[in-house]
Amino acid sequence: MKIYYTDDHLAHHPKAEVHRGKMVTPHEGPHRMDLLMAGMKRAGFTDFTEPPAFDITCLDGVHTPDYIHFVQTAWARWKDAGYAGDVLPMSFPYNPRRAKPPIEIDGAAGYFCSSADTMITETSWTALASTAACALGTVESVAKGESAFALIRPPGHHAGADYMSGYCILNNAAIAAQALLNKGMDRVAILDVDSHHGNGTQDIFYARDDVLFASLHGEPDHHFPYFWGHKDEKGAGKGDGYTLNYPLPAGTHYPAWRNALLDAIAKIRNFKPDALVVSLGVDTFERDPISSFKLKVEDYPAYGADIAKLGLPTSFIMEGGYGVPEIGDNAAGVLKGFSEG
Ligand code: SP5
Ligand code: ZN
Repeated sequence: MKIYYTDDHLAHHPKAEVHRGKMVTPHEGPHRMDLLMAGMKRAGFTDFTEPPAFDITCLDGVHTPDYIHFVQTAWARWKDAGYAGDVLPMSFPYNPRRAKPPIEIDGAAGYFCSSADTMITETSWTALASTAACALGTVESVAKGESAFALIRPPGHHAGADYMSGYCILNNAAIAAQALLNKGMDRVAILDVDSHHGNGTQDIFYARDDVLFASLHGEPDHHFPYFWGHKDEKGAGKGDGYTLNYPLPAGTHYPAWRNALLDAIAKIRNFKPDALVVSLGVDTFERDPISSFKLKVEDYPAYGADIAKLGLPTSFIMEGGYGVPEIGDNAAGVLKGFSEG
């Protein structure tokens, strides 16, 4: 299995995160990649492939031009306003958004954002282009029938067509799914196993029937992103029935989590997709610092093997997973279980 990776992720390095009312070292930073990489190497994955060149047209149909322009210019505007830190939105549109964002950068930043855990730094775009490029690398492999992994950060599944959220700015899973359709596939399924609901991916494909989106996550009354991911969110218009949500209670252990996974897998099989994209978050781990599921190290290869039974060429896209060395073992474990399953 090809693993697409580049050091360019280092260019996204927010200095601080507001967490439970205090400034802390961001949970999502370059140190995560050290943990992921160490686990990959422990598992015997030692071969990493440089991604193809970033092609900005891969964002067509995924993110809006106004949002992309905002992301590319936000830091310069923030600096011009005389602000010292990273771009950190503080004011959010409670009313429906107007057609145009406010002119002042503080307002524009909130307009294109849904949570104050997501920052833009001077060089973030370099890292973001690299994550999209790695997603496109997996698409080249999957188009040839070979599964592949984008070993990337920052993650993507909370980012919608025109908003950043939950440490995510570009939605790499959506970019991969759209690129597979652009290559001529008729249907693509996205399975989101991150412990948080993939609200951005859901929103991007909510009214479409060519992408089936299924997410297992902490139920919204108690878990970020709080305002999405209920069972009754099923899609809209011709997309009705093509969004599947599996909200699960805090403290869920592997057997109950796997039951939901097997239901999602059965529905993905019925959809008869040409390929699968997996939003691979490993913050389902029992010692993840910001999540509440109770999966153990041995559960990751087990569910990788379950996913393999679909028999689909699969693009694995790295999402969340924080703070502990096991994030590397768990990401690698899913890939091993899938490859051997
Ligand atoms: C990709 C990903 O995993 N993003 C997660 C973003 C979480 N951002 C922090 C939100 C605040 C949640 N507070 C933790 C309370 C635990 N019950
Ligand atoms: Zn997550």
